[in-house]
Amino acid sequence: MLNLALKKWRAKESSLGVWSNLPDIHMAEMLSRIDVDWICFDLQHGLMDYSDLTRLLPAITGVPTTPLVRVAANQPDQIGKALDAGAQGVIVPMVNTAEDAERAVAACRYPPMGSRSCGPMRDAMLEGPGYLATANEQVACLVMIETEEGLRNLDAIAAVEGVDGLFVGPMDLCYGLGLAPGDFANPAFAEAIGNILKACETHGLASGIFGYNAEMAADSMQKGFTFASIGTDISFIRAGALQALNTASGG
Ligand code: 3PY
Ligand code: MG
Repeated sequence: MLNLALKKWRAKESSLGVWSNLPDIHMAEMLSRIDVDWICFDLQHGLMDYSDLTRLLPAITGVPTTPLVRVAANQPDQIGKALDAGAQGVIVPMVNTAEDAERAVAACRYPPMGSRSCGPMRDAMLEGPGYLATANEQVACLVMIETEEGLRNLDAIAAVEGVDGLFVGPMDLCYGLGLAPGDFANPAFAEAIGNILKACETHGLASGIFGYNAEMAADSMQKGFTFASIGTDISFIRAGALQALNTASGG
């Protein structure tokens, strides 16, 4: 199992991805084939659950797009089940301390590197037992920085061995900074982003951010992030429908 997105993150190459919030197989199939590097299925806020995930992941098997899952919480059972279902990496929300990051990493790696329980399902179905030999090397562990506590412990979190990258949740980060959600132009937000980018550089990590749209993704990449989402399935449909309505009504 070669994790192509992780290969780019390790090489410090830029990558773009899409966010999947709708439990729709055909949507996932289509979005995974538009040449993005990764697609993230969202079990935290997305309108999908684990049984949806077990149908969505097979729909994108065989394409070079790396399947990621944002788990609902930093729980070893949730991380293990997402990986067993065939995710090649997890995005773990609300990581506030080095201990939180260590917990996330341990859940991603089999012993002796971690404490992931052995029971690969889809990966073993597709690859056989050989999966176990490469899993620790090929599973990506991305931790989210999106709270005031996470910002305070930034360096300690980034220093945790096994973390592949930091991923910014911009809306929660605004709350963490005492800002209105979406106040991305605020200097306090810019300062926090600068600190996160610096921590990634110091510790050799990939730096990612949830881009709410293409403009935000492009702006973030220009600021120095190595990866960003370009939007969600819902946002693409809504933006396209609004634009069609506007054009058709002569606006
Ligand atoms: C945030 O903006 O906080 C996110 O986690 C994006 O979903
Ligand atoms: Mg968030």
